[in-house]
Amino acid sequence: MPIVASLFGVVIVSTSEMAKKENLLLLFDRPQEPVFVEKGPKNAVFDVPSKFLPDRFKGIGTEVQSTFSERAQEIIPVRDDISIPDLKIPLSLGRHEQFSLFIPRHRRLAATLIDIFMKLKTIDELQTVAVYARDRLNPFLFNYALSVVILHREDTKDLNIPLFIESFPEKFLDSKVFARIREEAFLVPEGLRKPIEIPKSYTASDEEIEHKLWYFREDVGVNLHHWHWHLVYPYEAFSNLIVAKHRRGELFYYMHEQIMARYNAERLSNRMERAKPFSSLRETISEAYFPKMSSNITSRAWPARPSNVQLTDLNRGLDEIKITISEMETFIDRFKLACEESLARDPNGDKVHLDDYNGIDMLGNMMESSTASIDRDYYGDIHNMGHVFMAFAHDPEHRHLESFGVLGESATAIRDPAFYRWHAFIDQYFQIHKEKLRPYNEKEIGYDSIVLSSFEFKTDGDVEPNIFNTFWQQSDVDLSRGMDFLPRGNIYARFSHLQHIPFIYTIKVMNNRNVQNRGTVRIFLAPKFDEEGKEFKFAEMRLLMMEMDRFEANLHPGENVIRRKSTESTVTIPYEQTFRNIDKDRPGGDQQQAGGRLQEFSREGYAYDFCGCGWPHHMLVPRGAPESDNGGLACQLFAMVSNFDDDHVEQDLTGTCRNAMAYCGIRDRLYPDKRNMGFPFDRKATKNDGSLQEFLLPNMNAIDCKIIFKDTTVERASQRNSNSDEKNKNKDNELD
Ligand code: CUO
Repeated sequence: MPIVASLFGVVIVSTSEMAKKENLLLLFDRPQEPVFVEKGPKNAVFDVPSKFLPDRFKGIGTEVQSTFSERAQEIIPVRDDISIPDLKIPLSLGRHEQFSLFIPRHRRLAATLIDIFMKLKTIDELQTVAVYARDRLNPFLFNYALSVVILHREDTKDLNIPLFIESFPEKFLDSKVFARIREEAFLVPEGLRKPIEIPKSYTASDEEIEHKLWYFREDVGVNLHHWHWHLVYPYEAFSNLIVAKHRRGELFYYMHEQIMARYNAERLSNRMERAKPFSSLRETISEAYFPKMSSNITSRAWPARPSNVQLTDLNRGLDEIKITISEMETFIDRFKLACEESLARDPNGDKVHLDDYNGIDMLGNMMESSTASIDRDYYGDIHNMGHVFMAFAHDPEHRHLESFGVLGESATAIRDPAFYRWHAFIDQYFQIHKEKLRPYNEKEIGYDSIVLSSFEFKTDGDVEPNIFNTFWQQSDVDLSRGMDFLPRGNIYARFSHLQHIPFIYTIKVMNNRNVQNRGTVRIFLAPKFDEEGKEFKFAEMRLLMMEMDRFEANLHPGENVIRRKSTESTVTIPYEQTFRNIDKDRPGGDQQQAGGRLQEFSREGYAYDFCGCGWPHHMLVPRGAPESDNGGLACQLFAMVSNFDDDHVEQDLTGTCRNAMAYCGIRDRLYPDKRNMGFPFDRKATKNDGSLQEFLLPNMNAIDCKIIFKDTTVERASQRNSNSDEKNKNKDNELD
């Protein structure tokens, strides 16, 4: 341990033998700066044993390290008596290469590294090996593996990993703004720095019709949700505990189906056609995407894909990818046959029935695919390789030494319009399976003697009920943890994003039984009319149903009035979880959630109690249309109370964090709803060509509503008071 004197006068040298697990989070900071450079708000440095230093710093290590130690407020000891496992396999990916979970070779490297980290017995060992590995390994690979490990190790799973944008802002921002960020951070002292405004719409001009959806595809929260979901549900690891989570295949289907429903609602809001599935892999892809992003790690721009590109066979030796379109078609045909016959083939060649309940879970694992697939050799890796085919469409044989486009990475894939064509393609096969299922009977979807007698919602400040109001909002994200080789201190990027005014549902339920009962309230929203103005039949509307909320309710005998705030939705994570400062937002008191039940939280506690996975709250309501356009987007809002006895999963939820369970499940627990995901809209109706109204039973209700969009931008006053005008402040107070 070097004796150091701090410029700030106080140096804390941890004398504890045991490494503090919170220090692991510092390893995510400034991924290109070596581990002995200051990390985190306390300018902590790891005291790296000289034998652990990478070759570049051997010999000069002591001088280099003491430069940073002198400025540090905390020195974190690192044990030098722990043997370092063989890292040859993960080291085979260069430090300045891209990393993609969709590429099988990269997945194997990640699985190996995860396995190495998981097997380390103590935090001391994990910290030592991670410190050794961090400055040698590819930073993306290291970040992914350490994130998965922290989420899954018993001794670290209560840590909150930083949002991906905080470590790698390059995957979320227009590359143009980095020069401005550097300038601001370098020239202006902390406290006087101004947020760098990210242009509202920068990836294409208005001539490009698909660009109308920039606010959905390029939304920070939507992309973070997708990244986080795939982090929570890895498709490959040596431990089945990490991959084979409860109903993970079904959740893959459902979460992506919901992204499609939401995207299609945005398209209808913009008077565009719903996303069309690719007719085949040989279709010319008309949608282009030019990401305007570049990587500081690889020093390369993300490749673009111009219009009218055709996919071709892939042969990229370096990535160990060799697959033809014909091979993909064989896998797709096999998968389609499984959906049509409700039979899957296992590795012995035996047929396994895909039943009405579990069939979708098996199909999800086969399609994605994960190592939970019944036979990966036979059914292939369709979904992941589809991403890879499109991600390498510009350089399928690596002739130009280009890496993958945005579709090759879960944190960026959602930006590309082709993502939705591909997922529409995938979803059509799941729907072959779903269409074959027997419609639910009245006993399954009804609730005897329970009547949902009335249902409405009111937006804060509105007199008229059943109108959603949407608008643009500006919010800030602190990027300082991801800006390598820049002066310390917060530096904010300011994003424009969709937002809605909060609202409250009021649901009246008559319990005509003489005893108290419980029910699950399920709320869904869907556009009412198609592209041509025709009212949707049930058959089409069920595919557009966006889940808005799902929660338990006590039903006393007689009338029950249930009021529920939009901010309580179990689909979403709070706004503060996306646009947060993880140090500032940490709650002081014990806010541990008891049993997953819904409670009121302070703003800070509310944000921090979530595990992190979940649809971003600011995107709960689709944009809708301006009032001048037919009075806004006409929708139907559906509510039902289902029988709790048929829904409830008996399990202890003590100590779990409040996940947005609808799309993410609950960490380390069973999916907390026995029904198939999407219930009651996951199957066709008995009268499938009827309207939603014809589907309704007494325990359900559906109302007409509108989403009215105002093309005005509001800055969040609580974040940056100094830059808000009075009008905006007033508006923002209404929002709070
Ligand atoms: Cu989440 Cu295609 O997986 O994306």
